[in-house]
Amino acid sequence: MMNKSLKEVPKEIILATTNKGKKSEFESLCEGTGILIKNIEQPFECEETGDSFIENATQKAKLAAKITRSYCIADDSGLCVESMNGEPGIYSARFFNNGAGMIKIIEALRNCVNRNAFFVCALVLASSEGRVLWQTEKKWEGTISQKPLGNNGFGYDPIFIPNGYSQTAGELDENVKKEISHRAKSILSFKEFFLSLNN
Ligand code: ITT
Repeated sequence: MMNKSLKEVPKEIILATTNKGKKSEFESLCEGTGILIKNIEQPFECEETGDSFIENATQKAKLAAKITRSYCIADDSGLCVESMNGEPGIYSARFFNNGAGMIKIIEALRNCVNRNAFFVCALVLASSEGRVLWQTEKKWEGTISQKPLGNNGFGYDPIFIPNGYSQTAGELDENVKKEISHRAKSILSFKEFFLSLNN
């Protein structure tokens, strides 16, 4: 039998992020599902002291639930570069440094044969009492380009060439990213979970 608290997940869920790129991807990926994604209005700053994407997403979701007393979903994501031992990984936001981080990655890979990288997106849903109700983590695999290209998307999109494509995520039509990215896969999994509650 389904846990009572799960049955009570409301349609309106607060997204615990300060990242505008994430917010707009969430809004368009949840369109037409009946899930209303509302951005957190209160000033929101989470320390993110965990050593995994799931731990950091859990910290953000719980903190947002504590502040808002509502059901909250949080995203912790980043880019892992194989030849850099998985860095910047959970440190992707601070490593980005207004785009300087993209140049650092390209420089680090200058003589590397292995240009493989993947994005990770961990999502965690917390109840209004701050209990974790659901979580997932998905990947998007690709390679690092020779230089930043394109203005679509956000963050490291201009240096990430998804497997199966010849352009960077920054050059690709945004509708393509919406279908295949780490965030798209995680949100799809959330939508399946959400719809299963109402059936
Ligand atoms: P919140 O914690 O407020 O959600 P943030 O930007 O600090 O916002 P993260 O700690 O999860 O979020 O850091 C993720 C970073 O990884 C993000 O700032 C980007 O630089 C990068 N990133 C994540 N998803 C990405 C995507 O789809 N495309 C490009 N870069 C991405």
